[in-house]
Amino acid sequence: MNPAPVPVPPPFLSRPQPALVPAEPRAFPFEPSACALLLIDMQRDFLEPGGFGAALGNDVSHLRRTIAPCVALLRAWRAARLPVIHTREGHAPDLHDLRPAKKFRPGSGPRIGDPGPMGRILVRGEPGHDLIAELSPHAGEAVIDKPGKGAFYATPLHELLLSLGIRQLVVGGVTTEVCVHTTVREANDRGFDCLVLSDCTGSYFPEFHTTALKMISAQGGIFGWVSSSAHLLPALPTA
Ligand code: C5J
Repeated sequence: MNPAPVPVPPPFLSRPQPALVPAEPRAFPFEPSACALLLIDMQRDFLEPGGFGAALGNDVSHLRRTIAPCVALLRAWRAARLPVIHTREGHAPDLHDLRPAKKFRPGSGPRIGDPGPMGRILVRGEPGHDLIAELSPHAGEAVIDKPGKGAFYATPLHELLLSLGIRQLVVGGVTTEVCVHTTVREANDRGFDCLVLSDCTGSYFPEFHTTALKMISAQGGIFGWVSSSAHLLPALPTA
């Protein structure tokens, strides 16, 4: 038997005139009153030298180029008084929410829960699990702790979006082909339109970033839209 259907965001009753943001594969009909900014996993363990990502041998500079555009976007978003949602990937200290399929990777190197330079890797409450200081949440901004790659799995994100009347997401964060992609694909299945910003997302592997963005906007926007903060910022309302 199929499970009960997931509630979907309601259609606009009276549709305000959307601002058309230049995007691939076509302009994004931006509806600020129904849109949240979703910043995915901008955590020290991924972005800072000495974190989990760096310990795996990755060059964090590929992620750090997203910080300045995310800071500028967040500042403008807050000024427009629109909802902001941050996510953090991580696990409870007893690791009960860390599935073997995620913990045991074939390669060597540090694993989630192991001691690292910034505390236990991707464990809630440890310094490395924190969001980077530049993007610290303000009071009233939601912070979703997620044990998976996608931001909907085992979290209250879907219910939160419905309660805020959200049906569009502007998405930034890391990494493009992992947690951003997993989240955007699932958001699309759940009825949310996603605009992914190329300068506000990043991957340790630049070629994955480029390809992951193409995969979102390909086939008529099979998972959503792709643009940049330079195109979106002029469309933000001023408070
Ligand atoms: C990864 C993420 N790459 N936030 N996490 O393990 O994309």
